[in-house]
Amino acid sequence: MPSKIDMNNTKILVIGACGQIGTELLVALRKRNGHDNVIATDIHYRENVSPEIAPYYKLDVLNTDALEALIVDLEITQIYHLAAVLSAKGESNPTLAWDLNMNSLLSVLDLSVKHKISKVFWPSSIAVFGPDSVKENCPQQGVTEPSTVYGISKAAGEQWCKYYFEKYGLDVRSLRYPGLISYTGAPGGGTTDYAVDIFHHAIKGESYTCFLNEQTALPMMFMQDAINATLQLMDAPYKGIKVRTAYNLSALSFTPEELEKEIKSLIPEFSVSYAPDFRQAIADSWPASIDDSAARRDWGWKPSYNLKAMVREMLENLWVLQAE
Ligand code: AKB
Repeated sequence: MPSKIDMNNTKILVIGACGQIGTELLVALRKRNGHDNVIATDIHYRENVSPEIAPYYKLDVLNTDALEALIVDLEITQIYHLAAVLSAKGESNPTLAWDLNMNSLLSVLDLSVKHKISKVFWPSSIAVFGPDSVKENCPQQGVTEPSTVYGISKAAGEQWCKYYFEKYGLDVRSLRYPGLISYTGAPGGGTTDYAVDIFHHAIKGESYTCFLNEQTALPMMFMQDAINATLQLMDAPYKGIKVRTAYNLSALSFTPEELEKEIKSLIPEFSVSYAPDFRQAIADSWPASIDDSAARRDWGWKPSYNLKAMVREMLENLWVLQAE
């Protein structure tokens, strides 16, 4: 059983709160748990952060003493550790990617055991899969031999999560996110970033040059679905969580050409050209679609957004933000 019981005194620390997932997860957690019970931290300087983000602390997650001080001083009971270097950026500095992704996770896991944190969330990714994984409906227990340093760090991190659960009883939960599409936080250095960038060009009336070829099908998800999945997983009864590495999670699978077509149904003059770069090889190493039946079975996962609904929601919200 988890060692500290959260009743009314849940105090959540979000690490990487200014990133693509953190931006929206922070809002959702605060709505659910009360604004002041959810503490935002990020490596960004305070001045770059909007006032609504408070309570906020600038934190380099690799500074273990600073992290521990926050956990102790703020009486933290749950941690969402979202800070990471993503797949494409990781390839330009593998040592940094490994250091940040792996050592930050190990600090969070160690400090969570030491300070009896009741629940930890840490994101994994479809990047744990590699060229030898099954391409269509890639299974939960499939081959995980990734070809990027980001993927290697996620595959190893999953095993560490399972180890801390089995050895110390730490209730750490994880999801293998697909490419996430959102209109608030910008993605930072991933292979699936094209599926966000394309919208920003479309609403400005600009053409877009895609860094993947038109036929590259990848697993994707609208951010609202990803946030719902995260909250659902974290709320699920302890006994129901059977996967202690990370759950496969799926919603959409589409190619750049299919996304282009859907955007053009609402902006007919929009045009896309294709100039694949080094990210093509990363995308080619990942599955095109994911089998998430374990998540559906264990905690009732079901996505809400299909491609059409996601494209409409993205464009409508970006138009509103552009007009402000
Ligand atoms: C990336 O492209 O690196 C991320 C991911 C799939 O984890 N979006």
